[in-house]
Amino acid sequence: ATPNPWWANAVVYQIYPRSFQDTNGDGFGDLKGITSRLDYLADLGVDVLWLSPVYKSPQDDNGYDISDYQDIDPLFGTLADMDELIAQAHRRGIKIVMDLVVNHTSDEHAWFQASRDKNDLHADWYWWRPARPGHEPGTPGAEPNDWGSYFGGSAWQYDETRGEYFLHQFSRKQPDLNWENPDVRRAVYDMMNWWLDRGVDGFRMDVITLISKQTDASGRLPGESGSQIPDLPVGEEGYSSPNPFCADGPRQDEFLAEMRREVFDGRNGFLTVGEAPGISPERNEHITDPANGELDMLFLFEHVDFDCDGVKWKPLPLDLPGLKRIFASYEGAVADRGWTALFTGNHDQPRVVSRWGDDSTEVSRIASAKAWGLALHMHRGTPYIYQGEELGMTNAHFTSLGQYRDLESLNAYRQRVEEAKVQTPESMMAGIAARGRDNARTPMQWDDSRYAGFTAPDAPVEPWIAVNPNHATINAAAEVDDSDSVYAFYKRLIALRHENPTVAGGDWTLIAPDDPRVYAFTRSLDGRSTGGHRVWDAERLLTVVNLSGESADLPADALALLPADDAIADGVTADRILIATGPDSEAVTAIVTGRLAPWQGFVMRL
Ligand code: TEU
Ligand code: CA
Repeated sequence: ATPNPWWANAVVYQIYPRSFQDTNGDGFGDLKGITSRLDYLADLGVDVLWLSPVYKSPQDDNGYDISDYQDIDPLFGTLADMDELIAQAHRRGIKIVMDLVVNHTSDEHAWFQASRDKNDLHADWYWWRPARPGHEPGTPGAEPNDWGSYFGGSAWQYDETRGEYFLHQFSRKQPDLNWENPDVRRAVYDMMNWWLDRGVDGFRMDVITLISKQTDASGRLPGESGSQIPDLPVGEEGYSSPNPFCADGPRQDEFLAEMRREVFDGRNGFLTVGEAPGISPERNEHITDPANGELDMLFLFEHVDFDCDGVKWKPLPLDLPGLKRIFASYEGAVADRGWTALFTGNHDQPRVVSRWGDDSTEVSRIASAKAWGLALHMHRGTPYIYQGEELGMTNAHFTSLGQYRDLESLNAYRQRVEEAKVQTPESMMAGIAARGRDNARTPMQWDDSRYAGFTAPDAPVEPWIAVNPNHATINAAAEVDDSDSVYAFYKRLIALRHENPTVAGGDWTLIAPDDPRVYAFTRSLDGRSTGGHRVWDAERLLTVVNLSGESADLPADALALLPADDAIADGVTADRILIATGPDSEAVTAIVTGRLAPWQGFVMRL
C-alpha cells in the first residue's frame, strides 16, 4: 500500500478574499487582511487555505475572469503582499492553495486580445467559429450552435474584429481556452510552475472537468453546421446544454496526466483539488487513484445540485435519504483507491445552516450548524470549511434585487423572469434568496461593530455587498472564547481529525439509509503496528446525527450496535463519546432512552 499523503488528515479552509477582511477602507477584502487574520485561522487549526482568485481581473465574475495570471489585482494588493501572506502562513505551518482558472480567461487577457486577429500566433487559443451558414453574422440565430451559457444567454459571442464567434460556457467576458492547442497547455503549465516556485502549495482547479470538449472527426462541435454530432434539444430558456459534451470530455485524463507530469512531478507537499461538475463517483475514483497520476481529489456536485426542481432557482426541501445515497456513492467509489473532498458550502452555494439547517432562532441555528458540521466531518475524505461556516453564518436574507451583486443571479432574473418568462418575479426572488451565490459572499463577521470588523466602522465607503445585520450576534469575537459556540465545535472537529486515524481514514459504512431524519454511519480501522509496536488499536466509531428540528428515535440498526444496557449503567458510555453536539451526558441520555433531541448528534466508540 502507498503511504498516506500529508493531506490524508488535513482540513482545508476556503477564503473568498473580497469578503474576508478589508484593511484599507475601500470596502473590498484584501491580501493584507488575510495575513492579519492568520492567527485566527491557526487557532481554528486548519492546515490549508484555499484562496478564491486574487489575480489581475476585470472582476466581471469576482476574479474568475483573469486578465493576467502572473500578477495580483490591485483590489487585493501586490505580488509583495502575496509573498508576505505565503511566508506568514508557512511560519504558522499553514499551506496556501491558489485558485487556478484555466478553462477560460478574461476577454481582457492579452492572449484573447491577440486571438482576435486570425493571423496572430494566438489565433487558435480559443474556440472561434464562423456564423451559422445562411445567417448574417452577429444577428439572432446566427450562433454556431444552440448552446446556452451557465450565466444566461447564448454560449457564443460575436466579435466584430475577427468576424467570428467565440465560445464562453460562463459569461461573455470568460472565453473558453482551446486546450486542444498544445501551446495553450504549455503556457498554463509554465504559469503553474511559476507560482509553485514562488511558494504556493497547490491549486484548486476551477471547472477543470470542462476543459476537454467533444468534437466530431473533423473537429466540429455538436450542432455546428456539418457536424456529425447533433445538439441536444433546447430547454425552457431557448438554449441547449453544453454540459454533456464539455464535461469530462474525451481528453480529460490525458490533459490531467500531462499536467501532473509537466508541473507536479518531482515536487512534494502540494495539493491538487479539481472542481468537477459532471464527474461520476466512478470517474472520481479513476482521476484520484494515485496510480493514474492525475489529481489528489475532486469536488463532486450531485449532493448540492439534487435538491431542486430541475433548476437551482426552484429549490426543494432536502430529501435526507437521497443525500445519504449520494454520499454513499461518493464514499463507496473510493473505498479502495482514490479520495474525495467533503463540503456543504463554498462561494457558489447558500449557507448550509440556512439551506438544510434552521437559522430562524439562535438555539436552532447553533444546534443545526453543529449537526451539519458533525455529519460532514465524520465522513472519510478531506473536509473543506467555507469562511464563516465555522461561526454558523447564515444566508444574506436579502429582499430586493438591488441588494444582489452576483452576475449569475442578476442575469438569471432577467432571462427567466423578463425574457423567457418561465418564473414569476416572486418565485424567482424566493429562488435567489434560497440559492443565490451572494448568500455566501456577504462580509465575514468578525465582531458586532458597524461593518462587522470586515472594514473599519468609520470607513469612507460601504462594503461592496451589505453586511448581514445578524453580525450583532453572530460574530467571531463572541464565539472564540465560548466553549459552546459553533466555532469551538468546529475547532474540536478539526482536532479530532488530526488526532484520530479512524476519523481520518477509517472505512465508512452507512446505517439505516431510509431513516428520514437521522444520519447514521460507522467508521472502522484495523489496528496498526510500526516496528513491532502497537501504534493504534482497532477501532469502530458510530456517528448518529438527527438532521431535523424534531426529536427522533435512534435507528434500530444503530441501537443494535450499542453495548448492553449494563455497560451503559456502569458509565462506560460517557467515556466512549468522542464528540457530541451538546454535553456528553446528553448523548448518554439519548443512548439510554433511544431518543435524539432536535439536531442532536454524537460520535461513540463501539
Ligand atoms: O463554478 C463552476 C460551476 O460549477 C458552476 O456550476 C457554479 O457552481 C454555478 O455558478 C452555480 O450555479 C466555478 C466557480 O466556482 C464559480 O464561482 C465561477 O463563477 C465559475 O466556475 C466560472 O469560473
Ligand atoms: Ca481593501
